[in-house]
Amino acid sequence: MALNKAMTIAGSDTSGGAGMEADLKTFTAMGVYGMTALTVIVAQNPLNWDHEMYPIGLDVVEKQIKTIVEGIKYGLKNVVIDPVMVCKGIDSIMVPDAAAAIKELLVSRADVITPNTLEAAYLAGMDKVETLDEIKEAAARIQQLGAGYVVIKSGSRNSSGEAVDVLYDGKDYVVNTEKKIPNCFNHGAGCTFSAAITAGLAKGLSVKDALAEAKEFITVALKNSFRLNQFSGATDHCKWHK
Ligand code: PXL
Repeated sequence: MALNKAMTIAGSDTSGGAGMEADLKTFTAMGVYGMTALTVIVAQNPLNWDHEMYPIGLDVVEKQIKTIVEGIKYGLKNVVIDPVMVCKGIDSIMVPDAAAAIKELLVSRADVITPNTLEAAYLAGMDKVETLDEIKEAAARIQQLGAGYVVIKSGSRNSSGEAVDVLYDGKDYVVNTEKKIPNCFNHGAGCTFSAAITAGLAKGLSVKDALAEAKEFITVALKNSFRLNQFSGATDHCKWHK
């Protein structure tokens, strides 16, 4: 069978748990060949773990995408957008211009988009997205912007003991409620989840099946998460086996 391929356009998380590193590890663990276009290098200050961002020039980002689109992959299929605007522990949009560009230029191109509740509130133009009704309302609004399937993740930013994910396809809502995994480290969990959806789609799964497999993948990764240092701990991308 032909090797399934996926490209990630993402930042590098030097600490290895999130960003492009999470995407590539997840692709590999799921049997998908990964390719990359690097947008920013994130280095963590060793003294306080502040995230320091070193953007890559737009021309270089373009060249990388061209390498893949014009040199290897031609027609791209299955665009999954994880609209990263915040990192865990941060509650305001980190780069407002980039968030505006995601909303204006990328949302309508997404076959699947995976915002957390803060990102969903921004994209939907709502003050807050916390209750199930608000999550559903935000999903409908984001779908109206032109996204295919909207998956809103409400785990790390709600104070209940449950992680609630809502999938909306423009017609029906599927609400997935699970007990939060106790005492886990979740740095990179969002990146890993969207990379696992991407890998599933690259293997030819339907969106619903890719989501179910991605949920399994992130659950195993979270259950095996580990401490990196006094500031952070990451999910383990190596433990899931089909
Ligand atoms: O988890 C969000 C995220 C995405 N991408 C990069 C990151 C982070 C968080 O640290 O560094 C590159």
